[in-house]
Amino acid sequence: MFKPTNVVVATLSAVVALSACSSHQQSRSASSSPSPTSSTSAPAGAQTLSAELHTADGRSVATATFEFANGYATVTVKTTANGILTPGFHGLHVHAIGKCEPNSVDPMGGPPGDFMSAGMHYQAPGHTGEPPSGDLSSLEVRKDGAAYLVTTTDAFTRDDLLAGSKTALMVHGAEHGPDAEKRFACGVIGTG
Ligand SMILES: [Cu+2]
Repeated sequence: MFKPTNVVVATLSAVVALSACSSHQQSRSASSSPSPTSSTSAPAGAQTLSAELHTADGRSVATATFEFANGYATVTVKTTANGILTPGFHGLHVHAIGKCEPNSVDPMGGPPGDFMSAGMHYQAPGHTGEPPSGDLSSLEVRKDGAAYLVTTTDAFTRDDLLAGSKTALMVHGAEHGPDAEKRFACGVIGTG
């Protein structure tokens, strides 16, 4: 008694349920943020987070700011020194753990490597799909090694990035090159 139409209906209702669930969560987090937290402390720049990205051998590479307003983040990444990053496009992601340790190990295991203890790409609470919440536009580096990117995302909130073990911003090696998967520069995202 197999009816293909039933399968289609079931799949459709699952998709509807999923999207309803995620929009419900978004409206919940948006409405919960202004009430108790804003009254306790609201200094100038309280909605901004920042990160200073360094290579595994300690060279300063870039600064990043996350400005949160109107339900989304404006992310600005600017190199601090030319010639350190390879020209081309570099993967740019928020990773799940606020650690930037050279020659470290992912908490899930695996071989050691630079900044591995920052964990996987960040996923906001309740988000499991692809792309992960922490994925950002790639960082395009000029031939002189400089880069300047302004992008925007509503995939996470300021509180998300500071919760628990905090988060880190990572620049990977040049895309399509041998080091594309490598973690080249890292900065813990914080209020500093
Ligand atoms: Cu990454």
